[in-house]
Amino acid sequence: MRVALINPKFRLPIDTRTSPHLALAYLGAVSERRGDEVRVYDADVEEQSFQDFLREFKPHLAGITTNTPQVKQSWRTAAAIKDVMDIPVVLGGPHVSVVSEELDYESLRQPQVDLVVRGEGEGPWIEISDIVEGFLRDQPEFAAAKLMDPALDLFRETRGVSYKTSDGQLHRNADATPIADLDSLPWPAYHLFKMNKYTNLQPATDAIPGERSFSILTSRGCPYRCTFCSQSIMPIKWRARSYDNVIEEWRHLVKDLGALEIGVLDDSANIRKQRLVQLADGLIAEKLNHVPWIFVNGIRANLADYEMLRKLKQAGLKRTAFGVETGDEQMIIKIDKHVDHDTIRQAFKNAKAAGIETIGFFIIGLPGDTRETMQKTIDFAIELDPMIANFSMMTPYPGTIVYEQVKQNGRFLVQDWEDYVFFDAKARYEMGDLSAELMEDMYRKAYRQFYWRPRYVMRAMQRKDFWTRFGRNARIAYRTIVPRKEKNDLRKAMESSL
Ligand code: B12
Ligand code: SF4
Repeated sequence: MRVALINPKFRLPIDTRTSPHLALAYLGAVSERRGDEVRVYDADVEEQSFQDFLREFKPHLAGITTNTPQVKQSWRTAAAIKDVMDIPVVLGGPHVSVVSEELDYESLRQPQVDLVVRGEGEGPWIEISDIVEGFLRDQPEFAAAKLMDPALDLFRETRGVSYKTSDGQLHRNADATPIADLDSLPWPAYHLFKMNKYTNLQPATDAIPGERSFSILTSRGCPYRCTFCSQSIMPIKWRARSYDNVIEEWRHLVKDLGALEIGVLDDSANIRKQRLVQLADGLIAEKLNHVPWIFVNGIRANLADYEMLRKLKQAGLKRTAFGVETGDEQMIIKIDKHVDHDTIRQAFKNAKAAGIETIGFFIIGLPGDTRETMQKTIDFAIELDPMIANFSMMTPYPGTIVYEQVKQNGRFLVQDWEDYVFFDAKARYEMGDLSAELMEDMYRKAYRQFYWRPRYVMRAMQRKDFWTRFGRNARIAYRTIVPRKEKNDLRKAMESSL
């Protein structure tokens, strides 16, 4: 069976990086293992028009990934498919996985969407593929409407799936069980991507060509539930791949694919410190530690002791991020971060002492924030002095506790899912005394105060990649403050791309 996996066009308002979509790489890998002919259409890098792609490949089944700001583009993509051929269209990914707001049904109400996969996708995707292929055998003339016939109700037992029968009825099956054995999954199918079209993973970093920069996921899930985080999408149960499985994939990336940089995409890679120490020992023993790697999403500061970090440094860890979020002692309790500021201070000290570059993630405009607490966040960022401070404007994503808090006690300023990007100086909500004006003011101040320090500028100028990326850095600095016009242009470009 021919299967198309699609990442709809979605570039951030700033000149963003593009990296191969790991979810599609996993789904492509399980489809190939099933015996399907798979093609990935990543609209961010593709030169062929989408219509030409469809006419040439003639898929029997299409899967589209979607996060929140991308969802409307996913619907447009679904419509573009149905304009050309009547094949089943499946949506999956973070946005449709949030059922508290019935976002699976929201997508199914779009006439062009037949099925939605909620949460971890590989199992349901393969079950859907089996059903579609079984149906195809008996149906010389394929039509999604027949597949979705309520009399057949073919998907009634597929867990993790919501679907629409052709009488318009919406159905939501029970959740799928989390994949217990992550080693049972094949490695991501990078060969399905046009690797030379991508950039490397982290902003303002080394000039490594995209085809030499890879991601790896050594564990899935996160046992924490910070109030602002969309973590509810993945199962709460934290699961890790085995030592052998991770080392073998790492070897494959380095030796077979020539990786020059690896980004570890785990949400919380250091939940079990001993596991990381073992992996580090393995990377050193297997002589894979010459390739630098980074923790893209950060690791938990309360589980980052010096010994572990030193070992990770020896194993090639170049940079790690830590989620700090706020500099106020009460706010950090309120957001359920389960870490205190002294522990965070120590984690940064440990990382720096181990020779690891640091990134701090901070949020401006958490519910309950005041001018004083936000100033404390800026001051704390300056005290910690990471190599990169990333200040995000609080964006209440559906499915998070913050979203519920705003719904009950505040006022959303965003009317459209496409406004849910957060590389943008615009406030997304107001609540009590926390006005949009105040948040926007403090957001700009955060970047100004952190980055325009003589000490920071001097240090940055000494780094080679500051100069190799000077143009890009300057553009980002400017667009972080003045992004609006660009975003409107972006929207127009997205809409006209199909
Ligand atoms: C790497 C990453 C990025 C990278 C690369 C994105 C990419 N092209 O892959 C970059 C830095 C560009 C990025 C940017 C953004 N990201 Co991001 N990102 C991630 C991160 C850390 C890992 C994603 C990943 O690869 N996961 C591993 C794969 C295997 O899991 P998965 O993506 O969830 O996919 C599984 C299921 O969702 C499902 N599935 C997914 N797609 C499909 C499609 C089909 C057909 C099916 C059947 C199933 C299915 O099956 C997959 C396999 O089990 C996640 C956090 C996380 N833990 O997922 C955030 C996350 C996805 N990002 C998030 C956000 C908000 C963004 C931004 C919007 C932020 C912003 N700046 O405004 C932008 C959007 C950029 C864009 N162009 O779309 C949120 C999404 C929340 C939401 N409701 O949409 C997440 C969940 C972070 C969080 N905890 O809040 N991101
Ligand atoms: S912010 Fe990090 S620790 Fe908190 S829930 Fe999200 S992934 Fe887990």
